[in-house]
Amino acid sequence: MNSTTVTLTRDGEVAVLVIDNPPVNALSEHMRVALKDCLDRADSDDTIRAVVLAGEGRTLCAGADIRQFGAPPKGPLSPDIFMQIAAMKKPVVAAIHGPTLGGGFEMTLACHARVASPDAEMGLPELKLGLIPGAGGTYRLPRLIGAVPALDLIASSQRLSAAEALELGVIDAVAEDVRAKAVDLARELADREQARSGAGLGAWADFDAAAKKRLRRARGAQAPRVLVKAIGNAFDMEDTEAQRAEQAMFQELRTGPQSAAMRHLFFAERAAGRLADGLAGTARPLRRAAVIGAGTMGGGIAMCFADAGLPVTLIDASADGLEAGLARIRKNYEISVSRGRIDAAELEQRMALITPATALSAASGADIAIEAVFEDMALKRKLFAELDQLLPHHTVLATNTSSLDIDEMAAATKRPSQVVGLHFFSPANVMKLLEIVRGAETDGDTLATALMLSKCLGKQPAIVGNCPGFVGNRILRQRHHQAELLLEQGASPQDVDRAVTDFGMAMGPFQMNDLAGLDVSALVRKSQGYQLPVADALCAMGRLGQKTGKGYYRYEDGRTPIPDPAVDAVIANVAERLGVRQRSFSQDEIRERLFYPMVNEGARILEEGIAGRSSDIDVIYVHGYGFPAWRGGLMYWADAEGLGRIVAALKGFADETGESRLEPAPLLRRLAEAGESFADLQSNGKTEG
Ligand code: T1G
Repeated sequence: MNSTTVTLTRDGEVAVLVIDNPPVNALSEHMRVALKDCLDRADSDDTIRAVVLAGEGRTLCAGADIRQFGAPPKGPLSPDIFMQIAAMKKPVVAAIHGPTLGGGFEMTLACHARVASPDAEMGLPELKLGLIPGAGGTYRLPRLIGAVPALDLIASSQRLSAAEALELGVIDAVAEDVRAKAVDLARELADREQARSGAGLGAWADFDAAAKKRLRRARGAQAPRVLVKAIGNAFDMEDTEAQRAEQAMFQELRTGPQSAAMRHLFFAERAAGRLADGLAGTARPLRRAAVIGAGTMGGGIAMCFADAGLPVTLIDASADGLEAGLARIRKNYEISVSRGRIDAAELEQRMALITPATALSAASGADIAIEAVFEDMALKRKLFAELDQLLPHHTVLATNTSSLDIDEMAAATKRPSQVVGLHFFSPANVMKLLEIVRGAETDGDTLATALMLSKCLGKQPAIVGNCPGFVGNRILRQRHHQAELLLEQGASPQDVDRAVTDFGMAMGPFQMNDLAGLDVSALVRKSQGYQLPVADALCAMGRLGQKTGKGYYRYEDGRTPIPDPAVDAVIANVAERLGVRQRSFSQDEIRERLFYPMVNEGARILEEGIAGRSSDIDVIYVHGYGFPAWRGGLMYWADAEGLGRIVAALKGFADETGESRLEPAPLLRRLAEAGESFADLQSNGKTEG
């Protein structure tokens, strides 16, 4: 037992239990043993009248040890230790600092009072791991702040700042010296012997309505449903019974496939934020940025910097374009104000961090310059050559292209090692994913700088190689292609879209296309030299999607897709022209035809080293393309589906359609024959790019 993870120190008659279990004071087995031992000692020592729980390092406690979830828990369990804290006659006060999350926050909820430092954050993000709070959070938090606010906080995995927690009545005080304040309060409570009571659950009807609203967005995820049940128990169960029920539901989720998939993602996200083994680099300073091009993407990228408190110069050669870009940014912030996400003062602060300019020379003080101009190679090469001349030697040149060759742009400069792709996703100020595209000459320092930037902007990075469409779009193109082929072979747009939404995604390919505009994807196809006959036919008829009231569907209210027989006629016409025999498709077959070719392309990408890990592809698809997190990502899902099954199906599809691209990739075939998985490949370190 490593008893040093929790030590008992004294401040007069107050025992201060200090948790020190790096990196985040997780409730690992040895830590729980040490915590219980200290609590027992504090409880049985008559010279001790009160207890404070405090932590060393970056947080009081970031929750249960996620690494230990694969095995049944051993030793004293957190729920029981926290029940002991709640039942102690001596007051226990939590001194909260840093991101105190999950079981760490639940530990504080079992205490009789809580004090937080101004930088503290509190939350129960268990749903992100396919779990529910399993140590009292589903009944203690609702009793403290009300069932509806508790449901909202847990279901959103949001974090409360110290100020918000004080306002909500979660904590009793905010103090710079949180430990000293906690000791004072503990002493006071020992004299007063009466802790503050909670707000109470509130009305069942309000909770029921809020729960129904929340569950409409669950889309196949189990944990939200279980959470509603657990919080519901707080209305008619007392603590011990509610705890038993919570624990049973928690353990069922912990041993289930969805939580395993989401825990895989947790560690995949962290791995994607690190340079691959064998690649070293030191991040350069990032004090100021420049964004060239004030269009939708450029404006969104500039907002990312302002949201992170980083000054940015937004440059557009067209004064009108610049003005329109600034107006779009201000409008976006006004929407955030109207939704209570920021206040008016914060809006002005962020606008003040964005310096508009029409002259490229305004970029001169930037540590990084990101171009987001029109997708035209000649234009981008000319711009990079000018920036190369203009900017200091240390400045990183980045491009937001979603499809063009990074190396060709880098070749227009004398600093190709400092050229990198930063592929933001639209809307850039909202979407979490950032594909960091490594060119042939991009060096480790530049990649380290891009990773640091991503962390500063609160993005989820993934480093990928340079090829048409990089990782995300390259794989997505396979689905687009198969979706089109399925139409030609007799499936309807609504059949295909339902297969995708039933799979757990927010929207199917045809609804998505109608939302984005068929003309937009037609331009991309044209620039990449390939055709989709049905899509091209609809475009030619002016059916560009929601914006023209017609696309793959008809839109009477502008948003609700209505199947349109006119589209079936277009499809039948194309099929006849191409001589494609039409037939019916089951939902399962549609799903396989859409997702298996994506897995196949993922395998090719791993073979080529364009992605360093299959888990990077999982992170890209969950954070950039709406792949259900509870499925763990595209490649993790493929392993669960079975690579042998996927190879057999692909061979069948290739035979039926004559499409050579559907032939199983050599890597996929090899893994299937060896009975191995993408996870095996990664853990054997065979795909580190
Ligand atoms: N368990 C194990 N390892 C953890 C961990 C945890 N809970 N949290 C972080 N780590 C590791 C992480 O893998 C990384 O390791 C290092 O710590 C630094 O993390 C009973 C069931 C706390 C906000 O969901 O959100 O409690 O990569 O790179 O950006 O109801 O980590 O260096 O080897 O993320 O400063 C609920 C998860 C658990 C919080 C810090 N708790 N952690 O962010 O550093 S379930 C969570 C975070 C639970 C109870 C239930 C973040 C952070 P390595 P990092 P960071």
